[in-house]
Amino acid sequence: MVTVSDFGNYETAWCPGCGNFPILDAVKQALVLCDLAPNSVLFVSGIGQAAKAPHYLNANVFNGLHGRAIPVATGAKIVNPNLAVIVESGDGCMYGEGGNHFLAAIRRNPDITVLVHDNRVYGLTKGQASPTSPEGFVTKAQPHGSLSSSFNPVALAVLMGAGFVARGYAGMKEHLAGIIVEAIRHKGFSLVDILQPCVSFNKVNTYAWYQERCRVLPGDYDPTNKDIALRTAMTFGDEIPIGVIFRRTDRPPFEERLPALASGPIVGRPLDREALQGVYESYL
Ligand SMILES: Cc1ncc(C[n+]2csc(CCOP(=O)(O)OP(=O)(O)O)c2C)c(N)n1
Ligand code: SF4
Repeated sequence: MVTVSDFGNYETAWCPGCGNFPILDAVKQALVLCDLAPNSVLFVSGIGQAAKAPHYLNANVFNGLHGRAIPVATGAKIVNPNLAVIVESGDGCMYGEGGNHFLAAIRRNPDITVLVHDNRVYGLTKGQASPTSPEGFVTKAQPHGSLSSSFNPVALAVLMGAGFVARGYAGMKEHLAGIIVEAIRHKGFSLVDILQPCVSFNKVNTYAWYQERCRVLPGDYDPTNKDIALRTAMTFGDEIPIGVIFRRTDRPPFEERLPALASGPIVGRPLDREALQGVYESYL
């Protein structure tokens, strides 16, 4: 049986009180609830404080370029569909540098789980405005306020018909773990945008600020109704609904529709070195 201690207990470089800590705990808890052993999971991340999260966890990890986790994760899932593939990213890494990959993944629907630590700033590079910072957000780099309007990833994902779209909050760890479990179990692309206080560089969206606003969706909420889901996703102000906002199960994952995989997964196929050499030489 998998236990939390299987995933290790590492020293981190995060600031004391950072919202990344409870997210890390929730991820470990979710892996245990899904009975996923460390060698059956691949974490893929880019660059940033959030992207360091897989460094603090005993599992397979690929840490690559800023914003480029999704294509790597998609490739890994295609090659070995037996792996649970989880992307961990910051809002800058996913929606800024990686924005186009985010859109492409929703359209393709690979069976990967995307967890975004959304602290509404660029944390690692000391607090510049990110795509989810509200317009007018004042930072050291934007002393007159951010000139760009805020990006709502949850609403966009619902609008584009992503299979599983949720909003979690780092300050509700047990609830967040439950959402991550559902996201991992969903067959297809799943997004969990996690509201994460950055205690060093975001003095607006604090634990107290979220505590006052976050409301768990009621038990009778219907995540299959797209119109209601879109309205729920767009509610972000005095009230912020938390939970699984949208879900659809009518679209098979990308890997299951790829003609090249009709004869089974790539991993485990016998390697024809001669044919490979031929392909290689044809490019010389
Ligand atoms: C292509 C590229 N552009 C910019 C950077 C510099 N950079 C490193 S981390 C980072 C921001 C990280 O912010 P976010 O993804 O929101 O994660 P956080 O640190 O807040 O968790 C930036 C801009 C980089 N490494 N590579
Ligand atoms: S700068 Fe912000 S996001 Fe980075 S570790 Fe510190 S509190 Fe966390």
